[in-house]
Amino acid sequence: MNKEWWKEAIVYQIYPRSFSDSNGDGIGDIPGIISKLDYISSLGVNVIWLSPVYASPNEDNGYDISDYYSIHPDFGTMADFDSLVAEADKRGIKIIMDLVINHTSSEHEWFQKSRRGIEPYKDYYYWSDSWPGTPNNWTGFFGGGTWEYDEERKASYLHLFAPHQPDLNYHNPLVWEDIGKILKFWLEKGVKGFRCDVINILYKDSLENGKKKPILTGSEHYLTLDGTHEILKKINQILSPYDAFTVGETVFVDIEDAKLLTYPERKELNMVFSFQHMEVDQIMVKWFKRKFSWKRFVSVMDKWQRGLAWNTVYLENHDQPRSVSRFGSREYHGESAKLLGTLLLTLKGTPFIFQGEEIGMTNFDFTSMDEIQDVESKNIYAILSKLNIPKGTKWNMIKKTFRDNARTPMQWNGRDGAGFTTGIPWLGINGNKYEINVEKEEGDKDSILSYYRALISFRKEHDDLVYGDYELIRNDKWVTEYRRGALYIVLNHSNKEIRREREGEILLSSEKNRKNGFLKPWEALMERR
Ligand code: ISL
Ligand code: CA
Repeated sequence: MNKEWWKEAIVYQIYPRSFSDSNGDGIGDIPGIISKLDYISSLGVNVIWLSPVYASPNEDNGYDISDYYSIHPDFGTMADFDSLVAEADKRGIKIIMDLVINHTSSEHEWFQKSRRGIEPYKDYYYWSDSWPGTPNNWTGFFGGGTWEYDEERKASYLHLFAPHQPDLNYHNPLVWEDIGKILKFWLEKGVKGFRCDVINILYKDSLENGKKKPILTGSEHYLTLDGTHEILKKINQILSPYDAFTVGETVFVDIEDAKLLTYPERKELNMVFSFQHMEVDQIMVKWFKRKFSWKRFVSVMDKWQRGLAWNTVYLENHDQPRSVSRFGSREYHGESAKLLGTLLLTLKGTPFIFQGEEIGMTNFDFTSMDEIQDVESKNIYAILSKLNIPKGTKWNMIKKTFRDNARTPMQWNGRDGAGFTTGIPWLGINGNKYEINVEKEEGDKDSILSYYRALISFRKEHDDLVYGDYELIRNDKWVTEYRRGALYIVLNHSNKEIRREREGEILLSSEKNRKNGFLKPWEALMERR
């Protein structure tokens, strides 16, 4: 396999609003991130992916950009950003940005001019007065319709996400030219790549009605089409002189799509985030939960491990509930968090750790909708209310799935504000900050945090965990076993102690009091046979 720096990288995702607040306004910011670079570096990671820090009205927390060339004042200044890049570089850490180019904010200058019919922006978006067959019957990612009427233009525009996130029209070559300039601007600042938001839906081939479906009616007109592949090739060309990399957030892709998106000879993306392993506890849409099964979970990941030359490996991000609450055990919180960390850092692909995952942060313990900020949860709650779904059911559907689960402030210590802020945090802090926090885990050599550090340095010493081949050996309700090169990884994801028939040379175990010939509940180990 070809060696590449981004295959050897371990990425740490920061959700800036919730990471570290330097000035007490309750919102995390760039100086806050800079103050934590030594911590990040102590984990052993070498890339930071920053969720959006651009100017934005924050209807979708920065995924609605109003100016791609400036930093949101809540987060600091461009000078702060430049010093983040420089300070990270001193520690051997590269910064990658979030690239949100399927849509802009409706407050973006392009949209403001577009709605007034001002050239050259008139056709930067999909307007019903310039596209036949519109508005159509498409349904959106946050539930509900995808067309919003605009008084100013006296026409409707397409938005696959919230109404204040109008989709850009990639049939217009000027749009691409502007996007290309944005990429260069950030690359020149020393950014080493992009996480490309919903990148496989950029190009819409027509705006005809879609086939009626329970979710995303119309998606056959935009999911992973040739027009998108063409744009990705252009993005790739811009990046190639910079030794930067791209990871696409790609919705509803299968392995065949992912191959087309990532195979090196096609020169598109370097890797993609697929969602199939995140869907194993869902029935069709994420709000309908089914029982989680490790066997099904591992089968899905195994299919991707075998199917694709290079994967991403992730169990969390800012859109997903916390992995320990979802796939782990309440009884064995620490043990299961360590086991999940082992899975994350030993499968074949670039691992992405989401802030707080390394200390075992859990889902938000909120008790009412008033404590929720996320636009998606609010929309869905309103839709469920219209459908007369009983309160308890509605509550459960939202609670297990809503995105704020991952967005509560980072728990640095157990004091007021959790070391995140000296002010009032923008989103509630989890009540378990006393037990789960960085300060406490720093002082404990058996903590989840200490184990993550051990795991990461182990990975750095064992090339097999990066470039070694992969083979699944056992996948049942209790135990998963796989091989990476000459290393065997064994995970007991059950509350039972399990006897082993034979045991190799144990190189690393998550269990401080391990028992020879047995796997303790939720024990994870690596061995040579
Ligand atoms: O969040 C989801 C499931 O809960 C997805 O449907 C999500 O909306 C989809 O993966 C796209 O996500 C990305 O683009 C959105 C933004 O809200 C998300 O935060 C971002 O990760 C729109 O830009
Ligand atoms: Ca702040």
